[in-house]
Amino acid sequence: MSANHHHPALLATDPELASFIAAEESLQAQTLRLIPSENYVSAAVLEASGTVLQNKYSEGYPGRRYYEGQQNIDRVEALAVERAKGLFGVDHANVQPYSGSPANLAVYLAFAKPGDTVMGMALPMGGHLTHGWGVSATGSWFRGVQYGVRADTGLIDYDAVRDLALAERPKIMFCGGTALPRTIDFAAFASIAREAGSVLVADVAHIAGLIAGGAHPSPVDHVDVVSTTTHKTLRGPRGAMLMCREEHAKAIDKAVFPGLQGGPHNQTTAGIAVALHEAAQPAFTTYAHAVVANAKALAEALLSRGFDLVSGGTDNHLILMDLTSRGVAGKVAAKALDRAGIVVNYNTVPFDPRKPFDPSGIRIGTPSLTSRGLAPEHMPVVAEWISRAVDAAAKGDEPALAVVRAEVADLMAAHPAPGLPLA
Ligand code: DSN
Repeated sequence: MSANHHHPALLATDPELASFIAAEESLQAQTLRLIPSENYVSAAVLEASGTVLQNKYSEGYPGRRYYEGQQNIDRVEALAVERAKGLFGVDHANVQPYSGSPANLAVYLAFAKPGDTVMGMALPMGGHLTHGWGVSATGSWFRGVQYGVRADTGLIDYDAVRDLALAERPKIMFCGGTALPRTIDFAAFASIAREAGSVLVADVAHIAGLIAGGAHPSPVDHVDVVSTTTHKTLRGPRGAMLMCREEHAKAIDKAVFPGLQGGPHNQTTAGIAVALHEAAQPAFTTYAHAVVANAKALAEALLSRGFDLVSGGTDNHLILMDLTSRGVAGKVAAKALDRAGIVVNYNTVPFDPRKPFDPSGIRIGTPSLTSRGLAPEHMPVVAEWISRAVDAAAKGDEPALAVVRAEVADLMAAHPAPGLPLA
């Protein structure tokens, strides 16, 4: 049966667009998705995200709106807020940021003025654009100073972070990032931020689900603000949340609305509420630990095949592979892997001699495959496929990629993904 049958109104109204969505459903079903910031939301999250809540404007906050007719919307948002507070153990949660970048921008608006010094991890070291990197508004409207990892270990150098923080006294300091395979020491960052007089923000977008499931330490007792997207390991719709202690609640809320955004996306808020409910169940704790167990097993299997992993392995959901020693660039490998049905992204590695658009590494992770029920015993074959595809990329061996693609599709067929129509 065609996946189109699952969207009958769309198929009738706009068959062209419906065919694109059906094709994407097939692609997501048949491929091994290893991008560590992606996942599969549940059917319940998908349903909540595609409702008449879409039709409503709700500028303001529950009980304090600028539009009438909020009887139900207020309940939806209040439920999402309560669930976020309960799950993460925070005083205050704002569930309105449209995504991670606007959430972080709201933090700047709340605590800094243009030109102030801000500090974060450099993007090529594993940070994020919005942590003060030059090409981002946060690095041009603010004076970004950046820390990195040690060349010998691939680990954050907390002594260097402290030296930089005490020399620069940043108004805001970010910890967290997008390519960090190791546990973040929030207590160490907190002690540095206290000494430097900085507002400390933990951007836990990548690891929010691991924190919720108890598979990574929580920053909540250490930092001023927690920023997260909702669609990565947390397995919700595309959106974001800002969480903080009561003392910062007003500043955060004012920065999100009316400081930065207009009406919240209520359909997304509903999806977030469902995802938070799911993340509070015992099964999600099992999921979060399984994500890490799979990543560790995959790292071991890759190391045994001779791959170089930044920091030598992983503590979380993410693995950063430096392909230099395999004689193939990250982008060439990523594109070959894509043809082999394995979806990754090319990525800089720390101290990368190559350019960001053509870097030395690829970034992979286990949130999506774990959502499909893959377990550590499957990771040796995943590593074998990656190895065969990378070698095929180096040799330009297209038939070898097609063979891997067929093997991947077989395993994926045996492990249907949540939220996707069965083929
Ligand atoms: N784009 C996200 C990621 O892939 O990590 C970060 O913003």
